[in-house]
Amino acid sequence: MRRLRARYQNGVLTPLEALPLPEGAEVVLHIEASLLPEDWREQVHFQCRQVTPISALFTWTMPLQGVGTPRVRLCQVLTWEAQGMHVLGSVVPPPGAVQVEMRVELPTRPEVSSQEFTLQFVDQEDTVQLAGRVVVLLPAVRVLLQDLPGQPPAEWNCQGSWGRLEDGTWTDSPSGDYPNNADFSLTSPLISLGGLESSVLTFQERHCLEDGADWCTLEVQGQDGPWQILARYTGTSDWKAQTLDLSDYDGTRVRLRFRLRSDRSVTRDGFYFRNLLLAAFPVC
Ligand SMILES: [Ca+2]
Repeated sequence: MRRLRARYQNGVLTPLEALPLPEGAEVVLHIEASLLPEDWREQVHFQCRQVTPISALFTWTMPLQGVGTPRVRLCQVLTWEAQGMHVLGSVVPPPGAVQVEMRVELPTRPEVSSQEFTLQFVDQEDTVQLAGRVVVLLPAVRVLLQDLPGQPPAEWNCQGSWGRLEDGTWTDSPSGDYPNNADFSLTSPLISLGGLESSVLTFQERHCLEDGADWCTLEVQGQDGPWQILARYTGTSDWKAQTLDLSDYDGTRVRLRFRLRSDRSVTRDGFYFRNLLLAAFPVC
């Protein structure tokens, strides 16, 4: 992306160069201001892009100098009347930053809907200031598979000792370490991705597996073909968010499975996942 340079003086923003822009081009204005305007909070440029079924990249451009080093929070406005806010993400911009960029997860929605977002500045005294509101038209999302805490589990086919804990977390061995020579699978029902695009799978996982010897794999089977490995886990890792692009399978039917395999010695606690969601956009 090219940067458009501009000067802010006496309340007037003057472009320093002209760019030939195609119809409908998106522009992010980077404000290079040495003197902050009184109403600088209105000098905010907003962009929402790279919208996927589960997330979007929000970019806010504004003069941040002179306001300390605030923490910046992106919130979804739940109801205009009640002023209810759902915090989606939070960052501390580096000194002198004029742009705040945040990729955040978005709630799924069954139809095209306009949703309102706001940016909040939170200073050292935890005082919150609003930096502006914006309404974004977001596309509909179809949820194909979900397994979320507090909701009934998806209809997995369990082989081996896979089980779901009370907090909604799945694990291969709920009662302790997995055994030697394990081959435990947790397989989803057949899922149709017909008439859909941008299919994406997201979940959180942590694992403790004998490094390089015991593995948990996440696999996909398309149209009764062979199982393909999407992700492989070994060794030890704390909770991490995973996002996997399944758009190669748009328009087809798939199954997903988690498969834990161990060798003949040394066992560990195993593999855990939660908050699983497979979602896609309906093709217009
Ligand atoms: Ca082992």
